[in-house]
Parts: sequence; C-alpha cells; structure tokens
Amino acid sequence: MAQTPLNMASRLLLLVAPLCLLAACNSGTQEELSTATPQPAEGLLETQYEEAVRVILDTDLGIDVDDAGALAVLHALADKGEARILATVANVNDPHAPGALDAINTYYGRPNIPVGRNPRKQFSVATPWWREHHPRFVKDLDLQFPEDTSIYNLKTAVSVYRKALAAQPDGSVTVISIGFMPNLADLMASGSDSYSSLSGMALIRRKVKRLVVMGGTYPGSDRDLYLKGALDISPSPAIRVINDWPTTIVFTAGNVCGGISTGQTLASRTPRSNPVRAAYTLFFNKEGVGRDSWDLCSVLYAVRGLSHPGDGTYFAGSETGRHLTLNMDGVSAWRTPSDPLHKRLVRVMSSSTIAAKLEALVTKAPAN
Ligand SMILES: [Ca+2]
Repeated sequence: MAQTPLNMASRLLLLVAPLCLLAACNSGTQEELSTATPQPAEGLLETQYEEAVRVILDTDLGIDVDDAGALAVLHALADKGEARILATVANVNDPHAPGALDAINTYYGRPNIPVGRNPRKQFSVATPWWREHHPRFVKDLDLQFPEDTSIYNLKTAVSVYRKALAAQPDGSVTVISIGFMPNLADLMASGSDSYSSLSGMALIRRKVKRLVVMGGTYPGSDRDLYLKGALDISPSPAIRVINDWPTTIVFTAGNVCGGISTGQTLASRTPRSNPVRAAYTLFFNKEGVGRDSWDLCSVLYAVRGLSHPGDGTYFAGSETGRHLTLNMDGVSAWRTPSDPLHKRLVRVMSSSTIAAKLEALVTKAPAN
C-alpha cells in the first residue's frame, strides 16, 4: 500500500493527539479525567461478577500489535473465570490473521474457539503501513506457532457470528470491536441461515447485550481512524453500525488509554513459545518495547465494567446528552441531542496504576 506523506501525517496525528491530551497538552481532557464522577451512565455496565461475560472479539490484528495484547488480556480474564470467549474474528482480509488468532487462542489452551475471516478485499496484507518498519507478524504467528486453522476452509466472520449468537441465551453477548467494522455491518445486513431464522438485526437485538467499540474520541474534531476504516476505505460500514446498531454501544475512545504503554515485560516474563510476546517483538523488531493500550482497555471494560474489587475504579460513564456521528469523510463528532444507545467511557484511574494492572494480565501465564 502506497505510503504518502499525507497518510503518515494523518496517522501520526491520530497517534500523537491522544498522547498530547493525556500529557496535559490539552487542559480539557485533564479536567475530564480529574473531575469525572465514577457514576455509571445509564446502560453502562458497572460490575458483573456472578457469571462469566460472554464475548466475541472482532479485531484488526496485524495493523497494530495492541490487538495481541488485548486478546492476551481477554484470555487472562477467561482464566480467572470472568470471561467466556465465544469467538474471535478478523476484520482484516489478511489470510494469516485468523491463523494468528488461533495461535494465540491455542497458546492459552483454547484451540477450539471459532475464528472467522473478513471476506472483503481490504487489508489483504495486514501491516502497520504508516511506519517505516512494517512487519507482517500475523504471518509469523500463523506459520511458526501451533494452530490448526486452514486458510482455505475458514468461515466468514458473519457466519461465525451467527452461529455463536444463535447458541447463546438472549441478551447475553458482549461484542468487542477493536478494529474496523465491515463484519459488524455485514452481520447487520445478513439474512436467515442454517443457524438462525432471524435476520441479522433481529439476531443482534435478541442476543447481544452491548457492543464495546474502540473509537469515538471526544471531542473528536478529526478523522477517527477506526471509525473511518482507514486510508481510502469507505467509512460507510462504520456509519451503518453507529447509526443503526440496535443495542447499547459503549465507545472506549483512543484517548481513554492512549499513551499508556503495556507489553514491555512480555519478553522478560513470558516464554518464547508465547505468540503474544513474538507479536510485540516482531512489531518493534526489538524485545522489551511496549505499545499503547487502546484495545486492552476496551477488553478490560467489556469484561469487568467500570471497576473491580481490589483494583478499584478504572472508568466512569460520560455525561449524557450527545450521540456519536460519523460522516463520509471519516470525521466523527459527538452531537446533541442524546441517543440512549450511545455511551462514552472516560478513564478515572491513573495511567501508572492501570498500566500495572494491564501488564499483569498481559503477561499472566496461561492456566491450561
Ligand atoms: Ca485494533
């Protein structure tokens, strides 16, 4: 994919802006962090400990490496009995992405978690295109670690979604989107099949409790990479999801945990057989380097909610009164009036404290 100065500048802006915000370059965000009241907005999950949270993870693993860290966090929480991973699906088209997901699932003792592929012809080679060093670490993970996914007989993400959702109790599933949204839009547009007689919209409405999205930065005056769909890809799938998804959507924007580095101790605390460690090492071409925790915080919130006993309060709900919009230029904005389905998360725990808690989860040894 052609690298242009504009592309690089856009990406850098997207990466730097959240860092700047959290580093007190912008007093508004600092104020938001310090004054946010840890009271859940209506519809936000506060705590849920009685039963494991049933999760489907939709990821652009390969474009960045925090997705690998996020999946490690999800497995660590599953090992603690807090999450049950129903499926992991790729929203990039790279034929090695599903195998890479399966390699991580297999390392954590869950080789039979269904994986799905994105059939749309975008990101057929999933690399961090905006950097000078752009490894295709999903290929390394697929080919060099134990997994049993064949690139030739994989189901589409929509098929995996429909099968998983149909088998679950009503209103029980949390969907986590830490990448692009074509799979979700395709699920919404899907019709009845062998798994369910329901349309995609009816199936979502019946089975899904909430959608947690990494995206939707507030105040959001620039292009949102993940909501737009990146580069020259149309933002229309994300627009469809944002406008019409029939359950609560909680936006865990990039500035919630941007600038919080995790994964730097994978090389010193986990074995070489850990594909998550390999992903971080390949991403940086060096051991011992951490990455921002955008996707990790989305998973942490999706499973644990706003707080957890012993850890304290991680997040709070935002003020109500706005809904997220996305236009065809990929520019997102929070506007009035409110939409009861659109919620926004803010972080109240300090960067260093939440970083330590995430790092412990990322490096936790598999239980099985
Ligand atoms: Ca991601």
